[in-house]
Amino acid sequence: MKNQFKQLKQFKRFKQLALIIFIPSILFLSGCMGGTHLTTTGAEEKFGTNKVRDRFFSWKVVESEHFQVHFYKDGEELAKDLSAVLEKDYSRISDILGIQQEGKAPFFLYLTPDDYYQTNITLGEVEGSGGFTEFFKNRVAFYPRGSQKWLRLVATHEYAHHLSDQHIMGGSLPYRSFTIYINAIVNPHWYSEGLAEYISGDFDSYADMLVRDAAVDDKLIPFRQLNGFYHLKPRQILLAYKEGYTVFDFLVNKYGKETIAIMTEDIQNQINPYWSIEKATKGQVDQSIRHDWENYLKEKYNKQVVGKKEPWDTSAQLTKGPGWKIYPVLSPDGKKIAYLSDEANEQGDYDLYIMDADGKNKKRMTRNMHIRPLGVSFSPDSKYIAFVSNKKRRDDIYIIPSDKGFCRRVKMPLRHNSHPSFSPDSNRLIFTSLVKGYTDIFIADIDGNNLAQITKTKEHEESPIFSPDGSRIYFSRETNEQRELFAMKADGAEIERLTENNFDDFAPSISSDGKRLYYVSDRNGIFNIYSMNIAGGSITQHTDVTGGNLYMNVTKEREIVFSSYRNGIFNIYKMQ
Ligand SMILES: [Ca+2]
Ligand SMILES: [Ca+2]
Repeated sequence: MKNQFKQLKQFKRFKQLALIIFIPSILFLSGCMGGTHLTTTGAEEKFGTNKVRDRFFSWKVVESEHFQVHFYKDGEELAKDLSAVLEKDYSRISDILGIQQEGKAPFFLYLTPDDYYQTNITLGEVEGSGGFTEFFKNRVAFYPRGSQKWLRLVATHEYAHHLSDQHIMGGSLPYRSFTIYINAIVNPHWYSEGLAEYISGDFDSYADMLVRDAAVDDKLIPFRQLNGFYHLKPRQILLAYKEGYTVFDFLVNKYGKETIAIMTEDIQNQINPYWSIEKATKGQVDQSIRHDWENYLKEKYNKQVVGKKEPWDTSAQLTKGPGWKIYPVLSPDGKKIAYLSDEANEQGDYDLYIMDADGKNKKRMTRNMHIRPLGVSFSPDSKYIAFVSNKKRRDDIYIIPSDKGFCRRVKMPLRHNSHPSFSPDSNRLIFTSLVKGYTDIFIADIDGNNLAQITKTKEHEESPIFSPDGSRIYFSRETNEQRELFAMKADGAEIERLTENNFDDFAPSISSDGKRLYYVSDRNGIFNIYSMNIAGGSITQHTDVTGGNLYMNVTKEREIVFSSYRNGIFNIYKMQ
């Protein structure tokens, strides 16, 4: 009986080896990125323009016990931070996987997305990805976004690939290069990416929202379809990574944290992760994990959404149809709503749209502007809209008249700007910018002149807005990998902290009388809209949804527009 079982396994392995020779040829012919783990870390990003290389990088290195962090001009400070972050997480990651680092893991730290897209560490196209680990020299590359949370998550995700690749290379399968090749192509993505996501701990309320929405709608990407992510629609890829995370979450919760180290050890010498699951769970699960995992998620999330409401139950739905609709902003005169939508392509390549405040008379304002999902705002006189575009391969702020006319670039030396917002007199813009790997708040005239820096901290700041009288600025700042709301005087003095908790509080928007600050928070586990009395006092929760309410804007008191995620899509709603 035992022998028969062994023969069956050998036959299965033979079949698999035949497939190994066949599948990679097909994959390489169809032009996929063989030899590189590409990491999708933001589904809102656009994908695929051709690689341009016009930069030469002169690399230097920061060495620590287990890592070499390579950096170039202006990157030393961030390289040192990254090195510290990696060393701090090293023993935790090494323990979960049961693998020790051999030599020093090489990291290449780019300072901006446009530099990163020009990488020559891999020949493949990396645009749209947040980072990658290439197999042949096992090098890791990525770029910062200012956020310490992002830096740690992407670094540890890639490092998990690095460590498991190093381990696989030391295994008993014949021919080192062949082994690398096999594992690059054949190891299912739910395994390689799910494990890296699990190790980095990259599962915040946004990830939870994506998986919950799919689970309660019975629309999870089935386990069988998680073997490779290449066939998925761009919008499904981030969900696939997060579902991969939940496979390990399920295994660890049900069969103990040692399952991961057992699987990692086992997969070194064979290529079927189902056999490793069988071994790690002492035969309790094998292929049956497909159903067990799905049932685990459905049960968990159906329990969580009991009593929650749908956005259309309490608010008027203003948009329909394909594409994600995000960043709705009400014109201060209350007549129009501007927003971003990728309905023309459904791939995260956004255009600016404007509609009446009741959702009628939708008009597309831009074409081929490659608008980035990094904020939209109306000028207080309702005449102009500011947004961020990557048209010139840098994140520039543009201003467009809200009735008709051409958009104009705000010319500034800063290349990576986000979340522009107007001053009360409509003559200046306040925004954040990524400089040397860190974000700070800046202000400039609407023509880009008189540029001044308002904050100078290592912490990541976001979404600065003026109070209606222009005396104060509200913004969010990341501390301990979550965001808090802050206020300061218009010149940056007298910083005051408005929230203090372990949850994410962000996207501040102030009522037109300046008395209430509205914002998004995940303090009940789901992104919802809250507000606080500026003068002090109680906090009000305005929504309690199944999916998640993000991208919120308020002008007149109690008139809130927001974008809510449900049924796999963001739509715009208005609450009266
Ligand atoms: Ca800062
Ligand atoms: Ca917080």
